[in-house]
Amino acid sequence: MSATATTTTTTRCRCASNNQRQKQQQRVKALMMMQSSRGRGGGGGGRRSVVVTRAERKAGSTYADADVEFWKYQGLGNDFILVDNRDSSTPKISPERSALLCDRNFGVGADGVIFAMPSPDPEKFDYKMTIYNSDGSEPEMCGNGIRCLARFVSDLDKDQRGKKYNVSTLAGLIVPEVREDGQVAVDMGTPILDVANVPSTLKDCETSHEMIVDGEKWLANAVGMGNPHCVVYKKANGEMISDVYGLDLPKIGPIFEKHETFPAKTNTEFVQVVDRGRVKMRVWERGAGCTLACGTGACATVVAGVIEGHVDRKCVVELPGGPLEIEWRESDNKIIMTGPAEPTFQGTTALGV
Ligand code: ZDP
Repeated sequence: MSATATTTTTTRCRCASNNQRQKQQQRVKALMMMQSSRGRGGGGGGRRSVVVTRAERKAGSTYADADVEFWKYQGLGNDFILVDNRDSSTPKISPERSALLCDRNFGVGADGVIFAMPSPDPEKFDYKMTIYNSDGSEPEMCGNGIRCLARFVSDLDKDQRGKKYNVSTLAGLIVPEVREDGQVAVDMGTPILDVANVPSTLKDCETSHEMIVDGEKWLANAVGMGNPHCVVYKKANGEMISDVYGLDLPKIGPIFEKHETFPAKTNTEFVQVVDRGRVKMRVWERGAGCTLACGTGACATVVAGVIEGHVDRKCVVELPGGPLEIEWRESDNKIIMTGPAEPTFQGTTALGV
């Protein structure tokens, strides 16, 4: 292990760069304009005016006259708006309105919106999970989110602790279990190490490959967890990252996210090795920016760390929001992620938000 690599200024997590903030504000303002053009509040038989986007109007959606009850949950500070959608196979909130709801000033504030959907095939699945990132995009999977979903349905139905849920996701079957101690242990399935299916155009997933970002050469591993991940432990000159909190994430994060070698864009994890059983990690998420934790990212971090020989198969990933226990089992190649998921508050969307 050669000299260590640090770059520019220290930045606090979740600090969003100005232009990202401005873009978000423009998006929110557009939606608010749409709202005010429809007039606010009740009158006319108690039907509330809501933001109905062009897409919804075109699709003739059923969103129009629903104000929606929601719960707020978080897993290590990665926070989500949870909606009980088990009575309909259509998410009750559109991607656009989800982006508005996720805004921390103009909405409720969250990293995403998660819907507990009815099972597409009761033989195989108990429920389906649909998620929208805070920018309204729909990812294939989310680790902290599926722990929150399991805890959510367990709380709603007052289920026994120790119950496992077979959940259908765009990444396939995922099996969370709400344990006696309240922690949620998740069978995340097996990592995708066929580079085309990550998807990435890096040479392969067998080792790290050079990526030039903001004029610097980094070594990155492509790992799929249903959603794409780019995991960075060191610079191309072999310097290991020695201080993840020294990295300017709002500056380099968006460049990694949209890098040409990841055609579906990517989540990017920056990792500092503490020892073979513990790493520190900060993440710049696709469609959500700087978050306090990323569960699929923590899984990808350990997979890349094992491939590169930096860590053991059982490893604690310390995130800004707290630690996640990750085990990449040799016996069946599956990844088990264990961590918390807690409710914070409940509410109802109002006045068309
Ligand atoms: O793949 C993506 O677009 C992610 N932003 C999805 C959310 C991932 C999450 N943070 C996680 O914990 O895996 C919820």
